Amino acid sequence: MEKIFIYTLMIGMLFFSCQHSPKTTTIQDTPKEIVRPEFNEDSAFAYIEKQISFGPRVPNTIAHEKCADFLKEELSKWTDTVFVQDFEATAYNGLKLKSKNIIGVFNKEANNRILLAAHWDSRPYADNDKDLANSRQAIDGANDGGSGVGILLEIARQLHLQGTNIGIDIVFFDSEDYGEPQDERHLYEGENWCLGSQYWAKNPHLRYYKAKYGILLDMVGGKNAVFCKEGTSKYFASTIQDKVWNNAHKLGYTGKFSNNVSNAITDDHLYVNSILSIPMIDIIEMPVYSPTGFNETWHTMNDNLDNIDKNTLKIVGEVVLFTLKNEQ
Ligand code: AHN
Ligand code: ZN
Repeated sequence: MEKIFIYTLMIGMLFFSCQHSPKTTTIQDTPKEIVRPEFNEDSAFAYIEKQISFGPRVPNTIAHEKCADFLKEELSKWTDTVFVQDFEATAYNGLKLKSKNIIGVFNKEANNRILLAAHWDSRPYADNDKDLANSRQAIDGANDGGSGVGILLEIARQLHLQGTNIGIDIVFFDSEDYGEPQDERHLYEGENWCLGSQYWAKNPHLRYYKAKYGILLDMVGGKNAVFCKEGTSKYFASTIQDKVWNNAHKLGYTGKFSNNVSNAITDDHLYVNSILSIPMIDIIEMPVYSPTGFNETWHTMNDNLDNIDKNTLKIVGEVVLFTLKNEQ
C-alpha cells in the first residue's frame, strides 16, 4: 500500500515537473524572438520582369528613358518624396550619357537614416559572352541591375505597408555599367565605372546628406547564389558587414551568407565610402572559384529572366528588411 502511494507520488511529480519545466527554461533565458519579415519574392520578380520589358536600359536609349519614368512612378507610390538627379556623365570613350539617379525617401526629417542602393542601368556590351559575335550586344541585365532594383522596389512597397520610424533612402544609380569593353581595356584608363554613384557622392540629393550606413545590392538574383564578404566592404565597413551577415545567420541563411572573403571590387559603394565617408557594404554574388569573379551569366546574353532565382530574391529581401527592422 505504502509502495503504491510512493509510486503514485513519483509519477505525479514526474508529470508535474514535465509540465512545468518548459516554463522554467523560458523564464531563465528569454531569447529575443526572431520575427521573419514579410517579403514577397513574386512581387520582386515581377519588378525585374517589368524592367526587362522595356528592353536593355542602356543610357541614351528609349528603353532607358521609359524605365526611368517607371522607376520614378513606382517609387512615388511607396515613398514620401522622390528626387530625380539629371546629369550628363562622360563614358570611357568620351560619349555623353544622359543619366538619371532616382531616389525615394522615407521620413525625410529623421536623423537616424539607412541608405539602400542598386544600379538600374544595364550593360551595353555582352563582352563576357562565349559567342564573340555578342560582344557589342546589350544585355537584359536581369541579375546585373534588375535584381537589386526589383528587391528594393519590393522593400519600398513593404515599408509602405508595414511602416518605418527611421529614415530610409533608396537610391537607384545610373550609368554604373558603361565601362570599357574587355577587348579594349588596354586603350583606356580612369574610373569609368559607377558614373552615377560618383556623381551622387559628390552631389548628394540633399546638401548635408548623412546616413548611419548603406547597403548596396548588386547581382542578388542568381541561381543558388552564395554571398561572400566582399573585400571593399570589409575594408570600409566590416562592422556593418558582420551585422548583416549575423542577421542572415539568425534567419537560418548560414549557407547562403558565407564568412569567406571575396576580392575587393570597384562598385558603387566604393565612392559612397571614399567620397561621402558613409560606411557602405555591397551584397554581391562572387563565387569562390569563378574565373571572372562573378557568376556565369555576368555580362553575357544569359543574364536574363530564366536565370533569376526567386529563392535568392527572398533571402536577400528578408535579410535587408530584417536589418532595417532591427534599427527601428
Ligand atoms: C568591375 O568589374 C569593374 N566592377 C564590378 C561592378 C559591376 C559590374 N557590377 C555589375 N557590373
Ligand atoms: Zn555589370
